[in-house]
Amino acid sequence: MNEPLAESEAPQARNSALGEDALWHILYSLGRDNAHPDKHKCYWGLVLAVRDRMLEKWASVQRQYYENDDKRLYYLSLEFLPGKFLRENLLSLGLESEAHTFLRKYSFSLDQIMDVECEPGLGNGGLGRLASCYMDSMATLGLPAFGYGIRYSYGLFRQEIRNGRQVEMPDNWLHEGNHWLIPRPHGLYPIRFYGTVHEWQDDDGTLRHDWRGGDIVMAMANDMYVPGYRNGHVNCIRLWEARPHKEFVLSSFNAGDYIGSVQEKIKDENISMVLYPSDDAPEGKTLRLKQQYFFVAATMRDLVRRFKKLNKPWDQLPEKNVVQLNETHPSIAIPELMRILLDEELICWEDSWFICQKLFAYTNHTILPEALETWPVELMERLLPRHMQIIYEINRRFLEDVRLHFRDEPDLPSRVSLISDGPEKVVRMSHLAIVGSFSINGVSALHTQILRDRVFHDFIRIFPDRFNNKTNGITPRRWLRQCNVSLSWLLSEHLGCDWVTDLDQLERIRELADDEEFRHDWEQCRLTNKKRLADHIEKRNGITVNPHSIFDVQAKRFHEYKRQLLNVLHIISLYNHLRKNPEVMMQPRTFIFGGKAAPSYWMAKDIIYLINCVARRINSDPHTRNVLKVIFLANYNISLSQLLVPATDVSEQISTAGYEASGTGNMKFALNGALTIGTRDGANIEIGERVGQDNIYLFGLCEQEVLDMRNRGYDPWELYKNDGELREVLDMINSDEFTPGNPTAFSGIFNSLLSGGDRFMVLADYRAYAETHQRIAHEFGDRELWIRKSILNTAGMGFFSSDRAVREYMDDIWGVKPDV
Ligand code: NTF
Repeated sequence: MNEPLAESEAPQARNSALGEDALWHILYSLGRDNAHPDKHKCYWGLVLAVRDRMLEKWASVQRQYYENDDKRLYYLSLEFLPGKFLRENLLSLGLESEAHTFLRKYSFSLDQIMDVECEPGLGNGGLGRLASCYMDSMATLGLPAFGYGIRYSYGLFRQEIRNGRQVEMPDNWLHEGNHWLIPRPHGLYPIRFYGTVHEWQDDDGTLRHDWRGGDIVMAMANDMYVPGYRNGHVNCIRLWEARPHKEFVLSSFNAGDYIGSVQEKIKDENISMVLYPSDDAPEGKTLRLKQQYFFVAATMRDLVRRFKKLNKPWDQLPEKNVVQLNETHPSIAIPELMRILLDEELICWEDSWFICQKLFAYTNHTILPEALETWPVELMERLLPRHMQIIYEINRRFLEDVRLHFRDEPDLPSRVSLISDGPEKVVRMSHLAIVGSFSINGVSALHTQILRDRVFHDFIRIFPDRFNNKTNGITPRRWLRQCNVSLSWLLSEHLGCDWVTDLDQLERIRELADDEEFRHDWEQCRLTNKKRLADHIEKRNGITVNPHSIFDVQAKRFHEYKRQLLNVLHIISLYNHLRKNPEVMMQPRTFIFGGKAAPSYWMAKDIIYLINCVARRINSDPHTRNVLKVIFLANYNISLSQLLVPATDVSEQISTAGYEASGTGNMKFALNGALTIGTRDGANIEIGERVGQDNIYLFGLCEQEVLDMRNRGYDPWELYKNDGELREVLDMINSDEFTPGNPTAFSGIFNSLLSGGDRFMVLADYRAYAETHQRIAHEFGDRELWIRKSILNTAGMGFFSSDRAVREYMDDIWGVKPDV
C-alpha cells in the first residue's frame, strides 16, 4: 500500500537512508550486533535515526528564535499525554515510507514495531491530552513555543481488572530507558524548600528579603521533541526530574550509616517519582505542592536565563515572553517570578507586579468545586515562606483596590480574597491565577459562560476585559491521519492531502454524502476499523463481538458527573426487554467501556465493578448474547483510544449539563464519523452547531434546567415510582441479581441515585436517554441515512482542530508569531 501524502514536501536534512542510520545506531549507540536485528533492535535503531533528524532541525530552529528575536510562549502543564511517538514522528517528518522499506527487509511491520514502544502516561486525561494536542499544533504552525512539565518516573497507574474490580499497578514506563527523552545532566538548577526569610536594608534604606537555608533539590531537564507536520519545525517539551543535591550525605556515610545517607537521596528524588492519579479532586498533599513549585521554579529559571541573554531591560520581559498556565497547578509561578524580580533582581514591587500581570495567562478546565485548588496557609508558610509573604502582599494591595472601587459592597473583598478564612486558612489558587494574569479563559462557550455567570462572577466585574473563551481542539494528525489510515486515504483521494493541516477542507466532503459509491467506501472503511477492534476485543477479553452491531462507546475517566451509570441503567433495561420479549427483533448492540477511576474514589470504582458484573451476566446469557454484548476494556490510554475512536458508531457524551468543561473525546469520535449521543454540555453544544442538529442526538436537561430542578428540589423517588422499567432496573441493582449471594454490593450506588442530593441527577435524564437510544437503533438500521450522517459529522468537525484553537490563543492572547 502506498503512502498517499506527499512526502517530497518534507525538508530532508540528512542524505543517508533512514534504515542505514538505524543499523549504524544498533551497533554504535546500542552496542548490539546489527547483522540480523530483531524487532526490538529495529525499533530502537529507528528511534535513534529519527531522533537525529529531529535534533538537527531543533538546533537550527533554536538559533532562529534568537536571530529573529522572537517572542516565546511557555506552556506550563503538570501533565502531558503524548501517546506513542514513533509513528507520529515518522509521519510528521515524512519518513513513513523509508521506515517501511527498512522494516520490510527484516519482515516486520510498523504495527509490530510499535508494540515495543511504551506509552508515557504523564497525565490523567483531558487536561494532559489537550496539552499534547496543543504542542503538536504549535510545532505545526511554527510557533516559538516551549512546553514545560515533570518527568514522572511512574506515570498514571496501569489498570487491571480482577474479578470485575479495578486493581492499580505501577506504570514503570522508563524501565527499558526511553530514547525519545534526552537527559541534560549538565547545568542543573537548585530548587529550595522550607528555610527562612531574612530581611535587610539596602543602601537606600529599602527593605529587602532573602530566602535562605532549608532543603535544596536539583532540577534536571529531560527534553522531548515535537516535530511540526512536514514543515521542518521542531519544538521541545522540557520535563524536569528531581536529582539529589548531594550524592550522599558524607558525614553519615563516613560514620558507617550507608543506608541513612542513601535515604536522603531517595527523599529528594521522590519529588518527580509519581503522577498524582486524580484529575478532579486535589489531595492537598505536601508532595504535590512540592512537585508544583519544583517544576515551576526550574521553568522560571530557564525563562529568566534566556531573557538575560538578550540584554534587554526587564520591562521587556512580557514583550518577549508569555506564560500560559494549564489550570492552576502551575500558578505558584506568579509569586515565584515576583520573588526573583524583587529579591534577586532588586526591582521594586510596582514594576515587578506590572511585569507579572502582563506575562501570565490562565486557562480554567473545571468548575467542580472539589477540583478548585487550595493550599493551607500553614503548609505554604512552612514550605515556601517567601512566597506566602508575597501572596499576602499581592492580596493586601488587591483588596485595597477592590474596597476603593466597590465601596458599597462590603462583602466583596472576602469573596474575592486570595486567602479564605475558615476553620483552616487556605490560599485559593484560582484567585491567585486570576489576579496575576492578563487573560483568563474557559474551554468551551458554555463553560466560559458559567465562569462568567457563576464561578468567577465577582471577578468579571473587577477585571471585565480579562475573560475570554477558547473552545478546545484536537490534532488531526494523531486523531485522524494516524489513527484512521483507511479513512485518511479515502479523504485524501477526494480532497488531496491539505486537510491534514487545514481541517476546514473537510467541509468539501459534504456533497459526497449524496454519492452512493463514496458512501459505500465510507462504510467499508468503518467496517475495517470495527473488525480490527473486534479482533482486539477477542484477544484481550476473549469475547467475540459482531462487527455489524452498533459499536457504542463510552471511554473516559470514571466520574459520577460523566454518568457511566446512566449508560449501565439503560443497558440493563435493554437486557430486561430482550428477556421478556425473546421474539422481538432488536438491532444488535455492543456497548464498550474504557476508563480509569482515581484509586481513592470508591464510588467510581464501584461503578466499574457494576459494569463488569452486568457484562458477565449479559455476555453469558444464551438468550441475549447474539444481540447484546458489554465489554470493559482495561487500561484505557492513548493507544487504546486510537483503536477505539475510528471504530465507534455511537459516542457517549452524557455528563450532567454544566459539569463537563468541554470534553475532547467527543471531538475525536465525531471527527472519525461517529454519531454523538450527548447532553447539551461543554463542547457538545458547539459540535451540534457545526455538524447540524439532525446529525447529533442531544437529549436531557440543559444547564439552566439542571439548576432550576435543583432549586425546586430534585426528587428521584418520584421518578422511581412512576417509571416501572426504571424501577425494575434499580431494584435489580439493589439485589443480588448481578452479584449472586451478595445483595448489598451496589447499595451504595442505589442510594446515591435515589438520594435527593444526587448532584448529577442521573434519573432525571433517564427517560429521555432511553428514548434517544431507541431512535438511534432505528436510524442505524437505515444504512443510507446513517452513513450520510456519519459523513456529515466528519465534514462539520474542521472547527475542532487544535490548529484553530492554537491560532486563537496566538492571536487573542499570546501575541507570538510563527517562525518558519
Ligand atoms: C478537563 N479538566 C475537563 O474535565 C474536560 O472537560 C476538558 O475537555 C479538559 O479538561 C481539557 O480542557 C481536567 O482534567 C481538570 F484537571 F481540570 F479537572
